[in-house]
Amino acid sequence: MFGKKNEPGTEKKQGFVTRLRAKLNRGDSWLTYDLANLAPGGNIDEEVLEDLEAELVMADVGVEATERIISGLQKSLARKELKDVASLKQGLRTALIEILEPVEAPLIIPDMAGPFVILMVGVNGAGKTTTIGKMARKLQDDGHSVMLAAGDTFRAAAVEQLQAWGQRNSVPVIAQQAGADPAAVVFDAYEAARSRKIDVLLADTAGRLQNQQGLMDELSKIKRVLARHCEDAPHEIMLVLDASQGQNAMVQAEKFHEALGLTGITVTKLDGSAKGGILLAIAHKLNIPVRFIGIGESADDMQAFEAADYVDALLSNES
Ligand SMILES: Nc1nc2c(ncn2[C@@H]2O[C@H](COP(=O)(O)OP(=O)(O)O)[C@@H](O)[C@H]2O)c(=O)[nH]1
Ligand SMILES: [Mg+2]
Repeated sequence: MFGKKNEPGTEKKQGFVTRLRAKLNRGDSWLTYDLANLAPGGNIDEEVLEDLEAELVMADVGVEATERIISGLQKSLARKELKDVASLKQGLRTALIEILEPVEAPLIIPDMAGPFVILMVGVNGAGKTTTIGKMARKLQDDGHSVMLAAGDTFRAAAVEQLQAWGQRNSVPVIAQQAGADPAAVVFDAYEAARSRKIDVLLADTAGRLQNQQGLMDELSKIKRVLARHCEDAPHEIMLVLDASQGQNAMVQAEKFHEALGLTGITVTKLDGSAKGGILLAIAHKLNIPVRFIGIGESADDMQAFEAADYVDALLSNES
């Protein structure tokens, strides 16, 4: 059981899972209050499943993923497999893991000649710049060299935020003045990373422009300019989503995916008012790998997404 004890990072991960559980178990969080409350007599029937359905929808799971979960449980009920609260919880756990497992796919940096380019996208305030800082730390811990590109040139403060982070952590940051062409900044950074033999280039981008089409056009241009010079770049287009935005985050994900073709998602702010169900909605509907989940502002508050740990944290009723 403790076979992994001496693996580097295991202790950190355990701490993270414990904190994730505690954060998701705060006050009004869904399902973390005893499922038994849904079935006061301990007996599971159609009505209990209807109440559970309402809970799931309220927890941001989304109508479609909820239907999938409930119809599976209804079948189990008909087969008389849901005798009590414990078997309901077990059935629910299995259903949630089945939805989430396909998107459990950690970000792996391959050995390659040029830099592995990660383009970070998402609306303003989602946590892009913070996630870049956390990822840079993790990548360095794993022995990779890292460079940052200040591709959010819309606000001067955004460039400064990234530069400050880079300075504190001795990570080079390629930046130009506010208002510069983001595609030019990112391409400059790509050239610099290539000549300095940097392993990973993390490119920040703006989350808000005059309008949404403008933003998508700008991001598409960055992608195009990179691809012109290196066929496979960007190697990852990662959407950062704020979990406390609920279904609105889902709408954002669909728009970004349509415009850019996402290859990964990081979900932040699961420590806030988030109910945690948004990951199920994303997994069911978009089937895009969820790379990391974030539960706070510091570097240790982000870990690779693991379906079973996540479901156990959601269903746990100890805090
Ligand atoms: N509580 C919490 N705050 C976060 C998390 N990730 C980012 N933030 C905060 O959210 C705010 C916006 O983050 P920022 O990285 O600037 O967003 P950006 O506009 O997408 O670059 C900052 O105050 C961050 O510290 C998280 O996982 N939990
Ligand atoms: Mg930012």
